[in-house]
Amino acid sequence: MIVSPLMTVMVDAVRKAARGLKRDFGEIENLQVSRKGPGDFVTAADRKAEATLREALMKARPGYGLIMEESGVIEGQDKTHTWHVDPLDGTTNFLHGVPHFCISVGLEREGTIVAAVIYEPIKDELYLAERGKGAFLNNKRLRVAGRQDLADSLALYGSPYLGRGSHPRLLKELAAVMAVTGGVRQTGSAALDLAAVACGRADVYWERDIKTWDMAAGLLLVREAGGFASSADGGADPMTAGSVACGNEVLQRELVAILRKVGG
Ligand code: LIP
Repeated sequence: MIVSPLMTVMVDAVRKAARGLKRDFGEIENLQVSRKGPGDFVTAADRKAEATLREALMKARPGYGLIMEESGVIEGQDKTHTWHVDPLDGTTNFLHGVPHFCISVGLEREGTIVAAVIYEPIKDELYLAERGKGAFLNNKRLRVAGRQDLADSLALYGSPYLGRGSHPRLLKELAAVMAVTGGVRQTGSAALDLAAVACGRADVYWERDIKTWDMAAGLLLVREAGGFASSADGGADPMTAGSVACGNEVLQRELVAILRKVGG
């Protein structure tokens, strides 16, 4: 697999930030027992990782803008390029010492996502994609699962933090999807859910009320792996709709039909 100079820049930045996250995650175990819990510690870890990514990406591509979970929008002189960065996707998992979290960096060029890196540091799984050049996990080419029957499928979903989105709606969606699939799971990381669909570990995934930094990189992985992604109700770009439903062509279409039938 030939890695372009752009991907090299992105991977170097992600791996540098991951070193700190991995070290901080090792500390988490000791903090679980503290009365206050590790909340502030995790926030500090998140912000440290974001600062590392911001510095590395701005140094490598000075004019590009950034949209980052902790720092918000950082305007760049080059209005055609924007980084979408989640320095710690799966924050709640990290907080509780659950080893399922990642760093996600996607690059948008004039409204199209053109490059993606997702890195899961505990399993050392590096997902890469460039538009038109395929998606890879640790240099192995990815394809979405080929299952054609929802009854055989594994569905992933995400739920919004307390105070965001509609939990009653999600419960209705869960009931409808559970009734027709082989299993439903919530992993707590949108980026890793999208990566799971891209590498065929899951067949479909949906989530509402998520941000561009959660999904920019994963959407490119899914599409470069032959999958399809739309807004949860279908017909719109997930990046503008703030929701996603993805899978192979057949199952993604069936998932959207189920979600639309459940309604608001
Ligand atoms: C999380 C997402 C997850 C979603 C959570 C949260 P964070 O991102 O990856 O899918 O269900 O509500 O938004 O906060 O860990 O970066």
